Amino acid sequence: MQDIRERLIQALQAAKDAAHVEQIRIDFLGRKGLITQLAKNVDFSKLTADEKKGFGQKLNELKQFATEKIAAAVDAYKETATRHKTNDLDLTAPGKGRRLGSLHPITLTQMELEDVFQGMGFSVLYGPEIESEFFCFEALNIPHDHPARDMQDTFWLKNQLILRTHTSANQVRTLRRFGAPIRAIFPGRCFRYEAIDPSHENTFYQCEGLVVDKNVSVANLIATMRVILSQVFKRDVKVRLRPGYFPFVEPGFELDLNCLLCGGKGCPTCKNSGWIELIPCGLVHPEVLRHGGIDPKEYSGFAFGVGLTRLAMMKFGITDIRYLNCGDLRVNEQFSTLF
Ligand code: FA5
Repeated sequence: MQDIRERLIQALQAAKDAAHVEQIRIDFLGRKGLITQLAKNVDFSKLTADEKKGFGQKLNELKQFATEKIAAAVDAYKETATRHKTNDLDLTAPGKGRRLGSLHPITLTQMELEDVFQGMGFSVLYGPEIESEFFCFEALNIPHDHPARDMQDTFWLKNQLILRTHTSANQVRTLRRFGAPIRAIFPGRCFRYEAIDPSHENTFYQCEGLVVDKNVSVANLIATMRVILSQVFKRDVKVRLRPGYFPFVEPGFELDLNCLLCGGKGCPTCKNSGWIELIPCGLVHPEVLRHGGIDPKEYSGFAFGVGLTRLAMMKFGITDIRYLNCGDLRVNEQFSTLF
């Protein structure tokens, strides 16, 4: 019994966790445990009454000793576990490492555009995303019943305001506020009730540009577009200019970019045409100048609306517009380092 007592003490001292203590309990007090077996190995018929009594007493003392020691060890482990749970601030633990955020590819493209235009003397202004029908359409020579309204399916709010369908809504707002001459861009989010596909989203970015001054011509417009594209893409890109109709410019153009994703061969992003509609533009219509309080006999101007989301897709080789709004960090995180 003395030997068992010492072995128990040694075993408990060497125990590393609660599971280990439980194993010790089984080894000593379990059905086949050392202490339980002690009684089974004794032939009581050979013992006197006194010997039986003495043995029984000693065995009970040993059982009690073992039970108490094991219970104390179990309690000690329980207490440590609770302490870890309630106070698990470990100032000595190694750091987890800091994850830096990254900028969205549209933000990167917008920042780059702002830089390039500021370098050319443009101001950067931001208009409201919730807009009046007047600035979004009527001031731009698109009256209520004009078929051009059909080109931009609009989200209407209950209070008769709308989510702006294009950044052109900033044109008359700005002319009324600052007058002419003016040279400004207006980057921002636009909304249309669109069927979504690889190149169309219901929420996308444009960057409007407006220049109003004396003797502004189509030559100024084309030169500005050339500088912008060469700076953004940092290489020669193929573009084409074709007539385009927008009621707020006269003449109006579509500046298309040769698709950089397929090299002009045709892919789902460019709808197999080899060209991406990127920058509609033109000379500001006299009616728009008038709405802005500017005399069209004295001033002329040009305006353009860069498809900022599509520009980001071309710049970073993103094949589907839906990646940009999906909120998956694995998409966003790839591009900051390329900038
Ligand atoms: C306009 O929005 C005119 N306000 C542009 C303009 C400005 C013309 C100034 C003349 C003078 P448009 O609807 O084509 O035009 O859109 C302009 C660009 O925005 C498109 O070329 C395209 O790149 C982008 N865009 C239009 N709709 C979407 C869409 N649903 N998803 C992603 N990009 C779009």
